[in-house]
Amino acid sequence: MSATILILNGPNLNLLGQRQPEVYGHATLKDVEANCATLGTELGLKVDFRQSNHEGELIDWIQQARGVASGIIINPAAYSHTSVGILDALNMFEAPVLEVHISNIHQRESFRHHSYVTHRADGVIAGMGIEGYTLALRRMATLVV
Ligand code: CA2
Repeated sequence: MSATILILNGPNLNLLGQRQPEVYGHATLKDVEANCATLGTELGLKVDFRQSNHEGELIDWIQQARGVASGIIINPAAYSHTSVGILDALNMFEAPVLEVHISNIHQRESFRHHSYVTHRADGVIAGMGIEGYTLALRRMATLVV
């Protein structure tokens, strides 16, 4: 049975492709999901791709992934910079966690330079555009086998 990788997206990422193309590009989250699904098939991984605008829902999904998912890739979006709750939930998840940011958060406003999730993440990708998701999925494939 193939390993399941949970890919989580935080608030406002449902609007990807509709605003600020100079920062985030023109692709939509549906495009990102399709790219991840295609690569997942190639890598023999089952991809479970989700987005929520609600911190508690993201936390519920992380909790439910315990013992079920073989890894989590997360773009926590704005919650990266605010959420100890998401960090705590990830700290209770036993398998690899990779953090993705489409933009280079270190080149932007100082409040984006710190991410709580980075304290738990086994790896972080920032500033690679939406390619960051497939890079993270390739890395995850090397971690879960
Ligand atoms: O660069 C990233 O991926 C971020 O996680 C995106 C977040 C931002 O708060 C983080 O600092 C960095 C913002 C997500 C909002 O996404 C939109 C993109 C385009 C149009 C509308 C929303």
